[in-house]
Amino acid sequence: MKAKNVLITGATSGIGKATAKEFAKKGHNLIICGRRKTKLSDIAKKLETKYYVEVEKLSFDVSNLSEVEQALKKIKDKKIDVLINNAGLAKGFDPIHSGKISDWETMIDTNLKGLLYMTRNISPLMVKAKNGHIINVASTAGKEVYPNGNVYCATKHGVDALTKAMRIDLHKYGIRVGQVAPGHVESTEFAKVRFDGDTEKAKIYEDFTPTNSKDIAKIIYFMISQPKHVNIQDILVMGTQQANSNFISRSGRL
Ligand code: NDP
Ligand code: 8X3
Repeated sequence: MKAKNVLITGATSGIGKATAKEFAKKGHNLIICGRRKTKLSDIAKKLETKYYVEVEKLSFDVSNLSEVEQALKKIKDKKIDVLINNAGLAKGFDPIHSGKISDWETMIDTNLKGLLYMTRNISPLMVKAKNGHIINVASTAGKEVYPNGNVYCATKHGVDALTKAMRIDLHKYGIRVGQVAPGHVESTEFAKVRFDGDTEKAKIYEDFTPTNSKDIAKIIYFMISQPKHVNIQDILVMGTQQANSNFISRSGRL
């Protein structure tokens, strides 16, 4: 595959960081995004030194439209071939009658509005170029629901709908839109963020082996590396010990 310019949101940790590494390894240039500047700098330095690719860093909050617009102005002369809408989070794990409204707003603003702000700003350039590939990082939580998952599941069901809707609107311009929908993924900060830094509660992978961020990065690379006439629309992936959101064989790690 010819070297591409790949923009990844949420590249400071977990799936986004692993995806940045996977693309750098294969010689692609990156625009890595996230709020944490130091992490972006450390990652950029490592990837540039090890893989000799160009890595641009953009530090902004995806849920803040003016920050998104300001950040993207800095790369207005760059052609973006691939947009990976990965930034997202679960916040809280409470039933609907006692969930924190501020957590709900954070999830809706990040997982839905953030993805929309990025797409609205980048897709017109892809339409003009009649070329581009967008991957949304969805979730099993966008396919089914589970106790206390309420608003997070609603946002990921929204991502699932948006992936389909974006594809309908963009396929006529030669733009591919697809999504990966993973179950539990370790080597991420996902559980730590969901449980607000409570490391005990965040120990949710000790009695089974889920997929890890590198597994998902390889799947995203596989989706992007198909020939131009092939668009992988949706990949639902879980660890072998996970049947769905509610059935996990917690029988020990593999
Ligand atoms: P991490 O917490 O490790 O990574 C989340 C990334 O999103 C970080 O780089 C973070 O960067 C970024 N981010 C969060 N909020 C914002 C914001 N407001 N503005 C900009 N960047 C933001 O978790 P994962 O790697 O697991 O999560 C990546 C995606 O994968 C999410 O969409 C998540 O919903 C999805 N997912 C995760 C699964 C899992 O089990 N881990 C399973 C299925 C889907 P920073 O803090 O520097 O801004
Ligand atoms: C993350 C997986 O099961 O915590 O999207 O919703 S789950």
